[in-house]
Amino acid sequence: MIIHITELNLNDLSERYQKLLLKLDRIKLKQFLINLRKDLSTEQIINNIIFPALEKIGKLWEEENLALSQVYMSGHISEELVIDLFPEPKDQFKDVPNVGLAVLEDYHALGIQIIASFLKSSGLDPILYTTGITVDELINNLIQDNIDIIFVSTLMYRSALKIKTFTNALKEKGIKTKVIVGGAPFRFDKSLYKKVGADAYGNNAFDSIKLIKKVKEES
Ligand code: B12
Repeated sequence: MIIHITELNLNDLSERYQKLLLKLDRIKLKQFLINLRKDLSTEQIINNIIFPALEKIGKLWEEENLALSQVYMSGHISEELVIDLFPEPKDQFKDVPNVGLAVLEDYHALGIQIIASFLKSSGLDPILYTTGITVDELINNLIQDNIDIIFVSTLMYRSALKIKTFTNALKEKGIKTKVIVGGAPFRFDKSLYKKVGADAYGNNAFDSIKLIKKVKEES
């Protein structure tokens, strides 16, 4: 399949990605992304092609035009594909904080997977906790792993509110770990991160390094 990016705009490309996803055609999807990488950055491919395609798939499901199994496979295949979009790290940084990544009481794992790949390709070595981890499990892991900064992703509003329980528990136990949050509920309500007691929020996985610097400066 030959793609002429100059002839097509990003919306058309996103639509093509969406169609291939719904056909579950892993081989064509891989080839499609390999071709895109010749002209687009990883950030452009994720933010302008993959992200809008999945949002559209979510809308189609909401309107009852897709089955949940199709949504599941679209997320799952995208998770596999994004890993290959990131280059191997050039340098391993010294004096970096211990960073943990969690999808808290939620099963939408693609966003945090992108953050994990981005941080690794930037020379960090984050710990990715089990998808759907509970508040108590996360607290125990943070203590055990001596985590300085935890990234928490939630796409469900109910899960976003669980972060309040989590940050309250951190305070009660005197744990100083900085909390950075992200995911759909935080993009819709810019003040939600404060309401749940987080230190910062990000709209985009590619903001992660900036956010780490920001919370480190503030501490
Ligand atoms: C794929 C998908 C699934 C898959 C997930 C599979 C997987 N491997 O991840 C499955 C099938 C499991 C699923 C299940 C459900 N889903 Co769903 N799902 C989606 C869908 C279509 C895409 C999500 C996605 O991967 N997006 C692409 C990624 C890259 O985006 P992202 O995670 O938002 O991450 C970006 C940013 O937000 C940011 N980011 C994310 N986290 C963080 C964290 C930090 C710290 C930072 C800095 C940045 C950051 O970085 C990324 C971009 O660079 C969305 C639609 C949508 N509009 O989001 C619905 C959606 C989220 N799901 C929805 C629903 C309702 C459900 C179910 C309840 C359905 C059901 N009846 O069972 C269950 C709930 C499961 C659970 N308890 O978590 C609703 C949520 C409504 C709401 N807000 O309450 C949505 C919005 C669909 C809709 N339009 O109604 N789902």
